[in-house]
Amino acid sequence: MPFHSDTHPDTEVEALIHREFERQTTGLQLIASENFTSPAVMRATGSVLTNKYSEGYPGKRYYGGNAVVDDIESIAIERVKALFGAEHANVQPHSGANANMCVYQALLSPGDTVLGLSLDHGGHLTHGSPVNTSGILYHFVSYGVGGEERIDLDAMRDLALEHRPKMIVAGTTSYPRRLDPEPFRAVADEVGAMLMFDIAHLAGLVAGGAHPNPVPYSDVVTFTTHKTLRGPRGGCILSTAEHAKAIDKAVFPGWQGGPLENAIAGKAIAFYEASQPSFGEYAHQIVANASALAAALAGEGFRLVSGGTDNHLMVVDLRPFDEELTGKVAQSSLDEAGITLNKNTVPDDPRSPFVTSGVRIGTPSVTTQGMTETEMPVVAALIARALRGRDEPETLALVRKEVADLCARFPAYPDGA
Ligand code: DSN
Repeated sequence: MPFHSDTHPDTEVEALIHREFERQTTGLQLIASENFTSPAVMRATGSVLTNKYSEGYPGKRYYGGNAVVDDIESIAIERVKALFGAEHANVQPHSGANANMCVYQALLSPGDTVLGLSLDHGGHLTHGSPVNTSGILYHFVSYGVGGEERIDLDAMRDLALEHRPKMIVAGTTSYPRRLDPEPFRAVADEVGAMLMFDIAHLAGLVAGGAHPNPVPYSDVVTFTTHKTLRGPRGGCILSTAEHAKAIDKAVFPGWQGGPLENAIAGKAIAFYEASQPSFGEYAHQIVANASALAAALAGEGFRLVSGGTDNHLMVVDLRPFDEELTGKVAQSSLDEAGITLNKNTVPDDPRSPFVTSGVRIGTPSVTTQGMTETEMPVVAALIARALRGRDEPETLALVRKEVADLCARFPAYPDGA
């Protein structure tokens, strides 16, 4: 009998996982960076691959017993290269943040100047925030949004001409508009900089043809595999052949040790799923749902940052709906009503990032459940009702019940998970 046989199962954690399953499936999941990955991906991440060490790369491992793992990682690499049209792929980053730091280590020296979108205008911590290692090791200069709350490409170009960065980082975490790669490439070429595109949020839309693909324009593209792409938690780096060696070296042995081959198997499956025609339909439906939800929220009296959305998310300014309502209070009130989203600063927010005047809302999860434009006004009305009645426990309970009824009609995992 193996030592780990279930003679004394840990019922405590098992019960908590069950509670989390209930929370996810009976409430509305509107966090723009989350999704419901497939049962096949979850089987892979919970498989025996979690037992294996495989430092190195296919065909060049430090430990024995990696023949199967080599096949799995090679399949993941080939699939993701084909999906995005990339010359090189590294599927080992444990996260998007790791992927970004690996790229910086591969292609920059400490102190180098880099341009990135500021965090409070929709960038990411790893795009040079002073509290992140990216901002500590490298000299990041931030660009931001300008008129109409769109990225100010002219100002970005002026900064590039003034600071002559070695790299320009494009990419966003809370920016609701289309991000065309051409203007970034043009500025990068003008100042002799490399271009890194972080499509953590957009990868699924790009794979499904619902957003322009930056790969042909970029030296490097990074992304996470669990957001719109709907795979397991993890990161990935695509690059031109020119940067392949440096990037692989920066991932291992630079930043990471043993890769998580269970996650890599999950990534391989997600890349396969994303290459199917139905994924194109899914990606376009995410965008259609976001548009419909944004319009319905505007109808409820909220203001949409930049006036709406072209992608999977929207940033909602709560002030016109209720001057007193903060993002922090909205997030916790909606939690009570079974609606999960996150507080978010709006451009030039007078409130701190811990309080905020806005929330960010995304449609990848509800779209995976099968909801369409028909349900989006219902979702908007539930949000508005819960926020109007945030001090009335009975209103929140009533909304919670209606949320659960709606989710029961669109089960994320009809056969369990
Ligand atoms: N945490 C991710 C998001 O929610 O956008 C970014 O890393």
